[in-house]
Amino acid sequence: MTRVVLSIGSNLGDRLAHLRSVVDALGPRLVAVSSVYSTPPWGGVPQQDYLNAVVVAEDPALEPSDWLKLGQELEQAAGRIREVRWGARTLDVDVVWAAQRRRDARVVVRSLDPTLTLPHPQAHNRAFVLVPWLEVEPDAELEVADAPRSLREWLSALDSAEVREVRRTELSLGWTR
Ligand code: PH2
Ligand code: MG
Ligand code: MG
Repeated sequence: MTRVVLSIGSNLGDRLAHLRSVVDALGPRLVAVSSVYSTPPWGGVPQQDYLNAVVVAEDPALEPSDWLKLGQELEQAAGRIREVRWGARTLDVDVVWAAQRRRDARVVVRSLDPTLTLPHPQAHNRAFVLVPWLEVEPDAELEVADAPRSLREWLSALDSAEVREVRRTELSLGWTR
């Protein structure tokens, strides 16, 4: 079984509908869905603001690579074309963190595979990931280069202006527990 944290984002077309398409597709596999945040573009490519959210999902049948594939299928369904790195997109679904159940324990997946590096190598640098993730999992830890820190600690290492610019909206992804 795997449990994953997915970061979802859109800054082209009907941004909210693109995020909702992920929530609709994951259905009963969803464990938690964050609020929708309006976020300035991160990464230095000038482009429109994003809507971002984080979802937590579980599926006994899916391996981390299956989650990646599912995310890519949802990106395709939203009309995503592969473009500039860190450029505008209709839908981006990133696997940020994954854990596997081994007997009674939950083991965090670590992978240096360039097609799916886990935990996501940039998650700790991105307020648009950390802020919504913290909302749904306030006690989560994220380990980077053998340094496990709470999400709060990673956030406090970021530029506070960048953190403040990640703004919670009243938009809804239509998920109820
Ligand atoms: N995704 C990117 C590049 N920059 N900036 C924000 N605010 N949100 C994103 O989801 C995002 C980004 C490429 O995946
Ligand atoms: Mg991304
Ligand atoms: Mg991506």
